[in-house]
Amino acid sequence: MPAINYVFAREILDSRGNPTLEVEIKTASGACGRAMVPSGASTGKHEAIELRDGDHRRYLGKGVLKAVSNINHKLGPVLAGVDVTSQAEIDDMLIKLDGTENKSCMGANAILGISLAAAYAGAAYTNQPLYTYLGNNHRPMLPVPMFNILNGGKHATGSTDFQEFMVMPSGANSFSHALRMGTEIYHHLKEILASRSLSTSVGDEGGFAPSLPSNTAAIDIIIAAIERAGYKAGKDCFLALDVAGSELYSNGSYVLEREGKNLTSAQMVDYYVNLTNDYPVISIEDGLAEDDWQGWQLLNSKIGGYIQLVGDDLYVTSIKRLENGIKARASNSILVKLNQIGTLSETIAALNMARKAGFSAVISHRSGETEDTTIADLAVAMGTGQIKAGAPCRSERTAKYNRLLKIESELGSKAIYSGADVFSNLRGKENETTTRPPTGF
Ligand code: 2PG
Ligand code: MG
Repeated sequence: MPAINYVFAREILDSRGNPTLEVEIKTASGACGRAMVPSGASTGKHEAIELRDGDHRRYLGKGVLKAVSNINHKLGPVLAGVDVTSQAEIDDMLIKLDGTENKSCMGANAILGISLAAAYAGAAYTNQPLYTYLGNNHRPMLPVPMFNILNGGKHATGSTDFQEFMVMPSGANSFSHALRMGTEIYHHLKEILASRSLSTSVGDEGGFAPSLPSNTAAIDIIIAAIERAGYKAGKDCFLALDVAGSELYSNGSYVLEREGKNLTSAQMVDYYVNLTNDYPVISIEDGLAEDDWQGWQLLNSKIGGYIQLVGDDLYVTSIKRLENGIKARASNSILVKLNQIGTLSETIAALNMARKAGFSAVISHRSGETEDTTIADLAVAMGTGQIKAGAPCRSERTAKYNRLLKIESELGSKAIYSGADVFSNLRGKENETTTRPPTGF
């Protein structure tokens, strides 16, 4: 049995220069796994708790030495002797040792670091790449990337109200082709911005962060970049948005500062109905705030038949919240972030629940990232068909895309690119009223 005999955590830095964790696990037989933990900025209030030291003399309070110590002195020793390939058992032990609903005792960052390092060690012990180890008989599938090429909101102060403007090259014939398309569009966007004397410096996720008067101005510029790159918006490539609606919500209304608008939930829904009529936007993430269930239901009833509506802060990768959303018909898709929930097993449970309900699922990075590439393997293993990993720029973002290139070449002729099939749970506008159930990923 590959028994765990070494668990060690250290404090490292993430892409924003904030401390985070790296965890290493070894077995008696010498198999070794290592993982790093990401960190969000527009964090949902229902997320599992990221434990930070709060000692303002160190890293302005953002140190993670308490989480490191929890791993090295509390969690690690209890795992000694446990079979590293028993992922569910390990995750269950971690959840019980923490003992809280939101992992605030040990820290979801501490728990996730161990959970992922164990998976890597298990893969190493069984001599498999992580995507095969986690695959559990799923057909491996290369995802359509959501390239976040224009950053706003909390990720780029002074830019747009909406947080992320993404392009999805679903019309590509392979992942590497999609990467090339997204990257060419990115560089054309840079040239267009420069030619209009707009800033070409980048935000937290590698996308440009120009100061623009409205969200539609950002969309117009991106469409120009798609065309200048020689592609057709709405055919080769669609637009996806992450509004990060919780960040815009204040005292019962949605404040679009740049546009001087203060909208009710119903007006915000109308805004999206018009936007998706006017532009080739196929996916809207967090269009509404994390507890505005009625707004979500209204939006889903109006455009959920033909637009992917992705719950991020709404579901926080939790099966409890997802179950509510499925029952309430609040959306048709879930964003999946490992550190929102804190263990690999709970993340996979959320993915399985989404699949069963006919939801699509997008595996996602955080705005604070590292060179860790687990999400690339997870997306391929679970066959979700979609990944959100930022712009094709900045090493912590390109690390994920480069990992997918590697997986693509490893799979060779077995490498399936999800492509346009990824929207198969959308019935299309003309069939909006059909009763055909969505098919899931
Ligand atoms: C999001 C994420 C990632 P953050 O809102 O989807 O893009 O941002 O990690 O800051 O929550
Ligand atoms: Mg989001």
